Amino acid sequence: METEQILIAGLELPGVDLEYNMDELASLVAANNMEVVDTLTQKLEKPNAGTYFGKGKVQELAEMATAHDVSTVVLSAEVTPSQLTNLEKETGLHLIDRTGLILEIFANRARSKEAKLQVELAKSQYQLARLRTSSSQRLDQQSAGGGYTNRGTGETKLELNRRTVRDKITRINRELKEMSTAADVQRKQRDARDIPSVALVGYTNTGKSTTMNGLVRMFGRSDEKQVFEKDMLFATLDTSVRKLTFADQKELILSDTVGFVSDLPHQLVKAFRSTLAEAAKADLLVQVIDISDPHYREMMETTEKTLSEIGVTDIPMIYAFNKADRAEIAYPTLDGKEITYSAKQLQSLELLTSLIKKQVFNNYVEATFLIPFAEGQVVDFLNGNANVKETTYTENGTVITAELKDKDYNRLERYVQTPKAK
Ligand SMILES: Nc1nc2c(ncn2[C@@H]2O[C@H](COP(=O)(O)OP(=O)(O)OP(=O)(O)O)[C@@H](O)[C@H]2O)c(=O)[nH]1
Ligand SMILES: [Mg+2]
Repeated sequence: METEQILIAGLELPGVDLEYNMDELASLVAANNMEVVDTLTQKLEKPNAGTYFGKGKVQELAEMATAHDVSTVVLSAEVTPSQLTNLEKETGLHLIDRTGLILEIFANRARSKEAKLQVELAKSQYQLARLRTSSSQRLDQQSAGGGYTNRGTGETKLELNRRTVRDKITRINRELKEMSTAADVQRKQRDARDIPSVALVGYTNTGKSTTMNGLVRMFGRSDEKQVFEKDMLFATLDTSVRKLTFADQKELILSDTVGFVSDLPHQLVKAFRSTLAEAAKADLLVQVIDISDPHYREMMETTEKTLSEIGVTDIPMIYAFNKADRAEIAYPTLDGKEITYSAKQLQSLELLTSLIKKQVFNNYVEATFLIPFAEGQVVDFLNGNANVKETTYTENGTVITAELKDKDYNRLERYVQTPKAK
């Protein structure tokens, strides 16, 4: 794909960290295969209602574009549909706001049918909002011009457009619902087998997929596919789910999903709710944080805000401060529920695993059972489902010391020789 040269432009409004805002915009632009050739900013108390920037700046923007021979401008924030239209009219340029840009990136990245539908849904909702505003605008213009007779036809056409988009939204919603039902069934089957689930969440490009791949290499099935990891925003759009099996027979389900960004369009957050359902139903969240990024605190805030937007509020969380190798701090280190690590280091991944296991397998108990020889199936069950530490044979039967789920312990209580520890 060819890289398009573009300008970026933004307003420094009260409370806006413009430099960070523009830096992040440049990364988003790069993720959409565009290259920034120049930047225009303006400090204002509030955006100009009509054209977002002040009059003089709009002129400057048009001149800058001519000087660099570019025809597209990307704005650092979401603007109103009429501001976008007015800016395009006054500059003769193609304008994309932050929301439009993120929607484009997602549209280009979407691979699975579900991700494609979700992006299509978000785009349609964005489009519908735009149709609403342009309709009132067109009516105003027409009544000002006195063209009363045209008004009826204009309205009808718009109504038609809106209805088409609305129908599309309904259709996509129906399709997505069917897909999420299928995912629900899979989750229920796992729940029934009592395998705990752990979800990696966090800002985009923090190393979630790298962490997932590292853990899958160590504890996953050998034929399991690696997930896509790359130094770009929104490398991952789909949720991948993998099973990890440890030497002590314990198992868990690990999922990796779409990353967040500040001001993630609410249409997208809503559309990606089913993709994020894996996180919403997890027993434990691992928030992956890029500690080498000076803005990691803001990114954590964004992550937590986005999680609560999708209704994820009371799941226990581990804070995994990744890329410590780039931050020049000691690693791996553990401090309560916080770990500082590098997803590219084996020792780090081992420490992360021990922290995750401690959180997730807290319902395990250890006990010694005496199983009569006639009940070999109980021995088989323990060998297959528990972490057997010792087996001896006595005249009364097999004596097994094992670590197992408290639920299993309760079922086998009648065989217990020495009461449970812990
Ligand atoms: N130096 C260093 N780089 C890392 C580390 N972990 C991940 N990376 C790099 O960071 C980039 C992003 O990693 P990903 O795993 O794709 O990040 P992600 O969080 O899955 O990103 P999205 O899917 O886009 O949300 C890649 O280039 C990784 O190689 C680390 O511990 N140290
Ligand atoms: Mg990823």
